[in-house]
Amino acid sequence: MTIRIALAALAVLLATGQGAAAEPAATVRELNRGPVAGETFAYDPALVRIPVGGAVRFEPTDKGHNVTPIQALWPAGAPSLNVPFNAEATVTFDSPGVYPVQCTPHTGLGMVALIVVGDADMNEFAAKAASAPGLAPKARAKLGVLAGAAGRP
Ligand SMILES: [Cu+2]
Repeated sequence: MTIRIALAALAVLLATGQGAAAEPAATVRELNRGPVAGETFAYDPALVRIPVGGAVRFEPTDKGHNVTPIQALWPAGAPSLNVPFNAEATVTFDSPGVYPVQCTPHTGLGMVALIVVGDADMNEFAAKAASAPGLAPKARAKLGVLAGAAGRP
C-alpha cells in the first residue's frame, strides 16, 4: 500500500512509490469560510471519490490549514500523510480504502474530509467512526454525514 505526495516545490515519497504523481483526479480546497453559508474552516469538497491510483490535489486557498490523517480511522498499514500548512500538494492513493483526513488546528471545528479510493464498505467505516475513541464531536458528526453520503449511489 502506498501513498505518494508531490509538493509543488518538493516531491515527498512516503513509501515505495516512484515517479511523478498521477494527474489530479480531484481538487480539495482549504477554506476559512464555506462552502455552506455560515460554515467555517472546511475542505471543499469534503467528500472525494477517486479510483485506485487516483490523486487528490490539496489547494491552500486560504492560509492556516494542513492535511493529516485521522489516526483512529486510518486504514491499517497505510503510510501516513502530511500536507504542511499553506502548501499545495498532490497525493496519490494506490490502495482501495477510506482515508479520513483532518486539519490539525481545526479538527475540533469539524474540518475533516473523506477520501474514498475505489470500492469501500461505507457502513463499516461509519460504524468505526461512530465509536472511535478520541474524535472531537464535530469531527465525528461530519464523518458520519460524509460516510452516509458516500454510501449512497
Ligand atoms: Cu484548518
